[in-house]
Amino acid sequence: METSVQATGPILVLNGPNLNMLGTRQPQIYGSDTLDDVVALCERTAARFGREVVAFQSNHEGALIDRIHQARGVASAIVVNPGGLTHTSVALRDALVIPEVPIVEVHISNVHAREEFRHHSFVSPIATAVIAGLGIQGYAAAIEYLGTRV
Ligand code: DHK
Repeated sequence: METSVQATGPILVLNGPNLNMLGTRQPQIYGSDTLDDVVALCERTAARFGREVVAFQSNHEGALIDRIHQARGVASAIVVNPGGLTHTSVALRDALVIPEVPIVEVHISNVHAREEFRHHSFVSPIATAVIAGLGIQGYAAAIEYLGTRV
């Protein structure tokens, strides 16, 4: 089956469980910026490269998977912070390969400096790049990379 990935299509920015609580959730780890701030940062960064962002957050694995399916043939790339699903979800990983576009995995915190269960990611092996520990600037770095190369 042929894919018709839009090279200039929007960059899908996906955030998984609990990331809607940014700003109030453990600010010593995740900072004080909100998810709206993250989305605004992504939009500003993408605009510098003449690109658009479509943002989606869900606390539900199936909703994230459905959104990824819809991105096939539409999105040009995916920036994903899967939250805790990073460390548990084969199904999310399987979904992420379906659109056949570059994926940048972002973590606000440095997951490798935290509990051992956060050291393994089901997503990293299928990602083009992985960014951890830059705070919300990690999203901007991901979009900057994708904006110049994809
Ligand atoms: C966010 C989460 O919700 C955690 O479950 C991950 C990640 C780390 C982050 O740093 O953005 O372990």
